[in-house]
Amino acid sequence: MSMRAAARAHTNIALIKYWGKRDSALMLPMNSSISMTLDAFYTETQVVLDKTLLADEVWLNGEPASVAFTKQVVDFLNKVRQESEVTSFVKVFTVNHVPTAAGLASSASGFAALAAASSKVYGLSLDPKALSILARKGSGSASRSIFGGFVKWHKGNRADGLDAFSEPLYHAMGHWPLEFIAVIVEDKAKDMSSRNGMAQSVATSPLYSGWLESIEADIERAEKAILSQNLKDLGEVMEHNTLKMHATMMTATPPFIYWTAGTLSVMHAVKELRTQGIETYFTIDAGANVKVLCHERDTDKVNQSLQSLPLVQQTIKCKAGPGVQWL
Ligand code: 2P0
Repeated sequence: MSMRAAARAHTNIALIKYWGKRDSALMLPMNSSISMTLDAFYTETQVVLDKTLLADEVWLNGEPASVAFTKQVVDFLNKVRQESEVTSFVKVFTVNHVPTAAGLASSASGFAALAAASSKVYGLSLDPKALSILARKGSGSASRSIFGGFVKWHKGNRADGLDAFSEPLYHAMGHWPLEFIAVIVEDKAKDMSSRNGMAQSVATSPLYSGWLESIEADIERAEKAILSQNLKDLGEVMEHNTLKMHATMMTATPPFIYWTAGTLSVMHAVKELRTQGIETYFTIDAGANVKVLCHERDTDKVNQSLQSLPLVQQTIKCKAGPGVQWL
């Protein structure tokens, strides 16, 4: 057991999305998902065990964290302590390296880094698979950020969640030089959290059953496309998967729509670029901003074209990133 540990984890973008939980206490997903870990957005977290503390202390970006953020971290630390013989409290120092208004959730990188650093301090010595199971209990998508490159999160079937872990789909980083461009069209906080949004879609959308019935075919097609490096196939299934997920939101009761005029302008621009022969595809998570996938050789051209759209505020280029790193 060490008195302090620090880790860095990168966020990820889902190509085939996680949308819905079958158990929210254990954070068990309704479906498997596939993501790419990114190099541009990451979280660094240091955890320091201090036997004199009467409670956990949480610092975010150099300042004491808000009550809500602290509660999320403490809830997670309680789960770690349940598995450890050590009961002392800790100081948590976490820094998010996510460009302002990037529209990318920091919970994936945040809980992956916290899981790594806190499990080490509490003497759990977890292998990456076990770390992925632990990170999942903080935020579902964090289970994927334990690994670099393309990652699959298995939904699992067990009630205890021990088979709901992630693993890399392809070990050689950089084997396929794809890039994502994060296209920012909206920098305001969204009204509906993804957590509430998914619960509402599962409970009320008549299209949710269609989402579930078709997800395994999407997973299979995406895996094959990654292994054979077929960007057209990967891009098509990624767009189809995104549109299905957003269709469940639009048809929930009450309905909710994350897209803005800017979102739609990017979707149309991507389609237009394809008619010009450039292989590029969009995906949209629980927000208005769009992530655009293309081959590295086309990034500058795609980026320039997207930057010229009147409703686009900013674009950020991302390559594949690594899994958890110890600091
Ligand atoms: C994903 N999303 O696969 C999907 C696509 C949003 C849309 O995972 O409740 O922050 O903490 O497990 O992981 C965002 O949800 O949700 C997410 P919780 P999380 O990336």
